[in-house]
Amino acid sequence: MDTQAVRRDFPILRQLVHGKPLVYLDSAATSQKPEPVLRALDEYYRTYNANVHRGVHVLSELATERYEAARARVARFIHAPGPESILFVRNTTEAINLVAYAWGRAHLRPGDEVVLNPMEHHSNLIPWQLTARATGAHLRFLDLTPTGEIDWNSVDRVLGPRTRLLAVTQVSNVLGTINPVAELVAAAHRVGALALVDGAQSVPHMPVDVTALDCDFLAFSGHKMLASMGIGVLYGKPDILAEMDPFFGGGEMIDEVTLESATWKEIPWKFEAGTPNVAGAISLAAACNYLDQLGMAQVQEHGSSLAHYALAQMQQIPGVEVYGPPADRPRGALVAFNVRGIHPHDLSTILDQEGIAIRAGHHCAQPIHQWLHIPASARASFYIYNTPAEVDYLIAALQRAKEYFAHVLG
Ligand code: C6P
Repeated sequence: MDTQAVRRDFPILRQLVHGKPLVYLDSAATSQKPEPVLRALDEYYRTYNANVHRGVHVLSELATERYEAARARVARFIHAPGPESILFVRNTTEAINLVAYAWGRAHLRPGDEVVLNPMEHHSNLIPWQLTARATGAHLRFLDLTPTGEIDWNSVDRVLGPRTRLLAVTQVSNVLGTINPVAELVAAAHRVGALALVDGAQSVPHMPVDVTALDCDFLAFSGHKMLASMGIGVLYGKPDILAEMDPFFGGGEMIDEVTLESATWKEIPWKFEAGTPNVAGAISLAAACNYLDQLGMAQVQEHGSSLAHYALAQMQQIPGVEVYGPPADRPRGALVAFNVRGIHPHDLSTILDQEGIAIRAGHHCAQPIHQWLHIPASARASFYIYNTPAEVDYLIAALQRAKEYFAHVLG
């Protein structure tokens, strides 16, 4: 992959922050946007902005055509059987809530079980806590190995006849663990349960094929994969989606309405009440084009090798503790860490002075921090526009921060 050519496509990277070149290492929170995505957004708003599925005028027809083409493009990106299996939502959080409410509340009975694990983001935990509370279902948790991978012994122990759904992230946003989701989906299916995959940190970074995974649901966010904010996707197997009731009611999701009752449109429109994020969907299609042109295998190789490069160097610095699988294991494009004696927020503030953007805190994943027995962590996350030289710059800045704090604390 020609990273320098990629970087030229990202105008935001050309700026100085505190007088230093911006080193953006926070793509797990949100990615930057390349020219083709910015152009797609600009073109939509400048030349054919209109509401979809409503008008028969030229602009509305064009907007509708591009919106539906975007759905088909996203379906191809994740190898979905067809566009009807792609629901446009706001983000991963909304996608998972949609399943927890529209599927969970209709299907879960007292004593049924939803299986999760400690590395889940709050978005794949709290919707299930709420649904469990409303239905009387129980949450059960898989164990993790000491290095932060799913412990297979617990899979056989926890999954059973009461399991109705397994919900698991494909890549942890804190540990960087890549979970064997195809095997986990198969294990869920063996006990008659459905499987939901949180793809927020995987779909932007690696080839994801929902047909090969055989998952029942996949949730992901456009803003982490070069598209604009406010557009996300829920993939669902068409037969499951067709059988589900809508999540939101309102305009455009209906077939016929009387004062007393209503019937629904076919999938996917049954789930898209109200005016959708048309520009967002179009930007997501442009993002899929951009990523596929690079090749998702190359995108994965690039992010993962930067993460391994950072990990190897951090492990050499006394007082730096890194989390997640060891160096010889696969890893997503991120490394979470702590520098002894420096709170991650202070570290992040110091790095910001050097132009480096990292994330600090619990990354909306408190349970995995409890599991690690730490209150918070710092995290460097990488994407297609990051370089090994930026990792070197981060490592040098970490050394300087350490020395500075050692000096200040005496
Ligand atoms: N993690 C991070 O900095 P939304 O906010 O809905 O687009 O994505 C939620 C989400 C769900 N699952 C995983 C594994 C995630 O990493 C995220 C978002 C960001 O780690 C923001 S908290």
